[in-house]
Amino acid sequence: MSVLTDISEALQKGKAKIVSQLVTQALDEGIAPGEILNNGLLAGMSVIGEKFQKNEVFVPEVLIAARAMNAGTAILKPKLAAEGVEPLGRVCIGTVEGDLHDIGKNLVKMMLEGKGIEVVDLGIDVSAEKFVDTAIEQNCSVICCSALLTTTMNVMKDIVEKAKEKGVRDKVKIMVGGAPVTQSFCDSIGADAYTSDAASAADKAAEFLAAMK
Ligand code: B1M
Repeated sequence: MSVLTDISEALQKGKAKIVSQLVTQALDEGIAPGEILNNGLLAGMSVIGEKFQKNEVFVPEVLIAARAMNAGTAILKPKLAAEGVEPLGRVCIGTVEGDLHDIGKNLVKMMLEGKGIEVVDLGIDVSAEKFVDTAIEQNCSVICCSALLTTTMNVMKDIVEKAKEKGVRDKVKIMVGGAPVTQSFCDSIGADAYTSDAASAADKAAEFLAAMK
């Protein structure tokens, strides 16, 4: 059995310490950080997601798996960031108001940092006003918002409206993502870009920042 399969299985069991040890072992074996992320950690989290949907596991199991995921990503983070080059610009990121899911948001953050982008992490449950005020005060050219609930994704529309209200809509790009978000939703609220995964979010943000330099 490969170390990546071991990582996936340890994550599904919520064994944070073992996940950390296995991620370190995988790096020592010369496996690329991106491969460990995709084929070890994310593979395990996706199994948990499917089981959660089928009511085969419940919130506590999901939480301990999420903790194990974060333990693994904490080790990978500097390795992914080390692959980045010069800072491209600054982005603020957060999960929208009412929404506490942060695993995807943290992955997007990691990928952004891996591209050499400075990231202001606002955390979870972030209001539209907080996103826009931070972009203005901390000179962020891109706002990245994440939502995992159909009930919270509409906050993204408020962010677009708040940016207009504060007169910065033409200075700040607004990117949206998260499982329930789609390209047509992005278009309908007037955001600038939708991406379906963390890696393409980082690519798109880098593209925006390069064009805005
Ligand atoms: Co929640 N949950 N959850 N949950 N949870 C979902 C999202 C759900 C689909 C499960 C289900 O019922 N099938 C469902 C939402 C249904 C809906 O609205 N359509 C749901 C529900 C209902 C709830 C609660 C309401 C449950 C309850 O209490 N009854 C509750 C809500 C709490 C709240 O937020 N107010 C809740 C709570 C929780 C936990 C706390 C237990 C835990 C979160 C822990 C944490 O995040 N720290 C949790 C989890 C883990 C999940 C599932 C199982 C996994 C989510 C996840 O982390 N996926 C999820 C089921 C599923 O997805 N199958 C579920 C892995 C992550 C890497 O993917 O975040 O999609 P994701 O990120 C992707 C892309 O979407 C993209 O990049 C990432 C991959 O590269 N991306 C972006 C994400 N953000 C982006 C931003 C961008 C660009 C791309 O910006 C530019």
